[in-house]
Amino acid sequence: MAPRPTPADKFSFGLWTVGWPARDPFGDATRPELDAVEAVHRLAELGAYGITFHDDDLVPFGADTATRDARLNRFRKALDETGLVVPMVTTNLFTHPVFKDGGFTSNARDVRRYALRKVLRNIDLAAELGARTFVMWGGREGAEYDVAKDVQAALDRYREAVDLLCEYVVDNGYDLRFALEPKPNEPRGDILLPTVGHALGFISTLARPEMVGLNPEVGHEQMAGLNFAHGIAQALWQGKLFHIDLNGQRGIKYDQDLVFGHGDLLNAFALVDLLEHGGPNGGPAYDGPRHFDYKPSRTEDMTGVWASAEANMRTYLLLKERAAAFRADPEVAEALAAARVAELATPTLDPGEGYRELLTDRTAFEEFDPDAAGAKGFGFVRLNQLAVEHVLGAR
Ligand code: 3MF
Ligand code: MG
Ligand code: MG
Repeated sequence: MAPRPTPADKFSFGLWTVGWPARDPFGDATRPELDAVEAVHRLAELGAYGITFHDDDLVPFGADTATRDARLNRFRKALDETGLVVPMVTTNLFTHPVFKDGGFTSNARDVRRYALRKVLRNIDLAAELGARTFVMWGGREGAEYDVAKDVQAALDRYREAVDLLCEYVVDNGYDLRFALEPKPNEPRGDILLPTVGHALGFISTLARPEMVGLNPEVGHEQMAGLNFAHGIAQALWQGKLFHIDLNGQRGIKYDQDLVFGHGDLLNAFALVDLLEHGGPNGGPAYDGPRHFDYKPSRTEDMTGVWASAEANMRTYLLLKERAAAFRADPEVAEALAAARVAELATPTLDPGEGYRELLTDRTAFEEFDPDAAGAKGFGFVRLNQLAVEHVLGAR
């Protein structure tokens, strides 16, 4: 039995996840549209604490002011009735044909100006609803053809956009930070800021880098063949894990958006351990929303949708339980010590030591026996097997 999710677990869902009617490039919708108000009520009943949305998930693109106000009022009322919060808001700059070459980095300048206006309007709404994070996934910021996109100019425009949005937030006194969401491809052939590493590099060039962090997604990094838990460790290490998109992905292929844990389960275990406990030597943990960005598979009806929503939270809580058991196991402690995992937290140089002192330390080189050190095993496999057995519930 997994513990039941409660709002203290900080689980949140995108309205576009449970609300996905399962239309894909090859087939029609298999489910009816889901009313946002129903989504709020159902998620609250399941024990979630938050709901997030793109502007266009809640109010149809181009709707008049009366429609927009009516939709927002119904949504606000549902939030009040359930106590569900809106920790994050995002803008859709990818569905409408106007954004076919991107929003902030479209070759067309008038499209870029329109995209900025769309986002500014949605930032006001995010602040009004009390969101603390504004996610920007640049799904159409990219190219299919190398000769058709000046990537350096595109990065100039991307930076120009993010700098402007930060300035707007500061000038309006909003308590809001931005989180960029990297993805390597899909829907564009290649997307700008394709990985956690690229996005971190980009952030360091901004006018207000402290206001901008990341919203990494499990499947996006795994689509690039990368280790998600490693990416998250670096994001935490740099103080940049502002938000997270949890889901499942099986290898380097199309964006699967499976339930969390339904892809690389062992990496999901390492991830939950990291988010909950920080690094094994006391590195920073994560206290933000555990946000699910998945798609209930096209084979599921509405009953299956709610079962899959629950599955995300159950898997997270089960892995959290397994990670706690792993950390509390004395045999694991012994295997960690044998694997010298804690030794990595000791600086390589002594206090006050520099290269001059290192050069005079004969034990570091002249008297060091590389063959003897090279012959000793680390015992990492034993440690990993203990992790596997904890995940399997065998310990
Ligand atoms: C696509 C995504 C996006 C983003 C969302 C930002 C539609 O693969 O992951 O979901 O998460 O746009 O919040
Ligand atoms: Mg995604
Ligand atoms: Mg996402």
